Amino acid sequence: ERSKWPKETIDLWNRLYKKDAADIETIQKSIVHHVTTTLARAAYNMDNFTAYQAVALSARDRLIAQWNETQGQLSKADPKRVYYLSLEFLLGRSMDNALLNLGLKDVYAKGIGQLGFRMEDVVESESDAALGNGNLGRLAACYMDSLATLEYPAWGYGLRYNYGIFQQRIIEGYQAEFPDYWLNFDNPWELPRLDISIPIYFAGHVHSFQDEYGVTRHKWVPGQSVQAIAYDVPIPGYDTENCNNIRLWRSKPTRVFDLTSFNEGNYEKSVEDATQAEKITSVLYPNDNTMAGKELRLKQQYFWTAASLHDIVRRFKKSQRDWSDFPEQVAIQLNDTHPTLAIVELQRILVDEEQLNWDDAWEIVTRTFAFTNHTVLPEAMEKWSVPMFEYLLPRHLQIVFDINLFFLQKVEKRFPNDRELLKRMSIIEEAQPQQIRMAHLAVVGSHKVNGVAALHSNLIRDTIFKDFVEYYGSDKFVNVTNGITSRRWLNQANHKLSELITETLGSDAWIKDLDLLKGLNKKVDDKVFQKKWMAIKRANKVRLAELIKERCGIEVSPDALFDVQVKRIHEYKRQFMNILAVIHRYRTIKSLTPAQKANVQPRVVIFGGKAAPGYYVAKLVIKLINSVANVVNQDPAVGDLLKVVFIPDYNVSLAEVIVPASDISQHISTAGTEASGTSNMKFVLNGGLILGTMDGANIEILEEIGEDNIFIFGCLAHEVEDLRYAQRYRGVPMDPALQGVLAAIEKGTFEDPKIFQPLISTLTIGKDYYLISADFASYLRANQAVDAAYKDQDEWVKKSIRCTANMGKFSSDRSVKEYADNIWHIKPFKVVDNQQID
Ligand code: KOT
Repeated sequence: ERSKWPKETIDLWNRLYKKDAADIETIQKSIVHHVTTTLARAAYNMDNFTAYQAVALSARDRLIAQWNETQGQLSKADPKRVYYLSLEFLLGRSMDNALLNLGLKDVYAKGIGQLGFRMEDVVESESDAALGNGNLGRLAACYMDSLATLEYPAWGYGLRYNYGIFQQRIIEGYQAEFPDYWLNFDNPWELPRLDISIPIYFAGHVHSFQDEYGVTRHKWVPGQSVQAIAYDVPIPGYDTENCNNIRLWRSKPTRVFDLTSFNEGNYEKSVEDATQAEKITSVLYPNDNTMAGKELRLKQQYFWTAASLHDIVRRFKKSQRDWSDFPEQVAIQLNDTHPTLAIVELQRILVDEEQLNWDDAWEIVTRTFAFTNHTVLPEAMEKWSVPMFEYLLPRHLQIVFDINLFFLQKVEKRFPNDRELLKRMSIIEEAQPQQIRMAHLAVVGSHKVNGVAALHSNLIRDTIFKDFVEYYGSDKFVNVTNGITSRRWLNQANHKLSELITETLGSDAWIKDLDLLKGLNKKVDDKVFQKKWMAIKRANKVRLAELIKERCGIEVSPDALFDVQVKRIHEYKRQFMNILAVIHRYRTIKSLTPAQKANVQPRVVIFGGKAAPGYYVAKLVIKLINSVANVVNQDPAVGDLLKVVFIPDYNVSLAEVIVPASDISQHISTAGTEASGTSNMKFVLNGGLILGTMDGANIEILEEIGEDNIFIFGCLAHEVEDLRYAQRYRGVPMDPALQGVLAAIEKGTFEDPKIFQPLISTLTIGKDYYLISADFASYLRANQAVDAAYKDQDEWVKKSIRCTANMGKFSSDRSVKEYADNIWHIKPFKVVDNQQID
């Protein structure tokens, strides 16, 4: 029972923590209080960064109040929850989003305005939380926003890396990596829970014994231990009292790390052990769509899944329910195979510690887990070497082998005498040394497996999981097309457009119901509306042009067509093809007469993205882009007709500036390689058109916005195999335009051609795995179609409006609802506003 407060106290509490009661004076008081005490600064000696910190701390106070209320009410009602396990959460900045979701953006803006600060400057002072590589981590962040907004009881679990994705600088055209020590200044968006400390074990051996009933049991006797400390990141929903949580684990040494040797008074060794323990959560692996196979990465995965499961099991046990109720109370979503060890760990807890029998335990496990696959690229498939796994997790290895044995026995029963089938489906790959196929383990241990766009889900059913579909039936394999949060990717990033939409639709309900954007379709021919629409696009382009001037020293005209490709640099994404076509464009322009030049559509080609530090070819692509930019941008014969820009250190905050400023964005992966893509959705939502292939979510975007509003080229996914074959064995010649381009590079038009030789040799006939040559002609044609369409501005603006108007499907609210209804079986839980008692 709550003790009853006097009315004055309740009023004060409400002003401090409730949005409806927030007033400017209370907000200012709280900011000044944090400047003076928490930050120990003189209030008259504030700069933008201090102002940011103080506003953040003040907003954080309110978040904590909401967080407590939500978690308290959830504990009491104890509904089924979902736990989203992701090694990456690419949150970006938090302040603007926190104020938006708390409904306090305007009051805070006024409050700090009166203190002499501009909200934009204060917002800009925050650095990104970049605990992710790309789309996979950003997707997790969008889903957390939607889960909270839709009032689903959900927690994320991840790692609190000391270093996020590296900072990229360009030195002499090459990528150089610098550590992202993002915790330099205190992080106001996390609540350290130093009291929540969970012991996590590694190595050692397995003790087997007979229990009192003569049943053989196993007990893991670990050799090492570390502690997992919880850090909570509150995730407020938009326009709701609900506030969810992402719990990030940090590793700390236990007093005794090496449990066997008791470090025999060896001080140096025990300090060294402590350092080893802290290393576990030190750094995010900077690989996207590739697998590094490092022991430390396996340690990270176990540390994180074991801590998370311990936490989940402890919460479940508080309710005193029967173990068979576990799947009724808990859904766990595996974001790719990275958390697959959670399946093994739960089986170990149930069998070894809770003494359940194997089959009952396994039933609980498989009803609890569901698995999202994000890629079909072979180099991204996680496999762990059995000897390494055995050293770190000896008991888990036994369990993996048992899971595999029982699974294969069932397969054998259904499909007798098919050795090849068993070999293909086995969780263990027979290699030297043996490998554990994490994707197979994830499929076997889950009740649902999903891909992230329609094409991708079909592909995985037909390729990597084909045998599993035949065994389990197709109901287990579903599609959930990715989505993005309209809060960050339209309302925050493109505030002017957002205001125009609200004014036009007569309400801001679209922010929570993105299908309402359809209402813009009837404005497509409205001249006044068109004008406002284009004025906003132009203002966004001016803002990006200023950023380009500041960061790259290149002047670009906002009247040119802005053509953008920003994403991780990877061969399958074909940034190489893009820059090759730019070279072609450059050569074409150089060959024109002045009269012909007058007809050329001016274009600014903008690149951004990081390459994995060990990915040599990808890094060479960056170098080539910069070398081409150097030559083209300084060629007086070209002028404003073509500019090439590589914006360094692409991240979430940069995306928020770049996305609203694009006319065309490129999503040009070889068909069948990009599982979904989500930046494609961000660009189109902001009225930018797509130049793309029939891949990933591009296909569904086309279906929604109509083929007249998107530029599609290239081969189809089902044609890829034949094209590769034809190239390899039938001597298909290289595309002639491409030959010309390569000759220009080899002639030394852009620096010493020797530098680029390894890149060019990826296009050798028979080796052009990503089919750049096969798609090149249609790519050039599509680019011409873009130029022609852009010249007709009257038609272009209509296309742009239709893009935004028909993107409702790609809200992450829709995706999350599909997961909740079809996979997790959870319902919204509305936090009631019971602080306003009187
Ligand atoms: C794989 C291994 C390590 C780190 C990241 C990956 C990864 C990332 N695999 N797939 N992705 C991307 O996931 C996005 C979100 O679903 C997709 O939109 C994108 O197409 C994938 O490439």
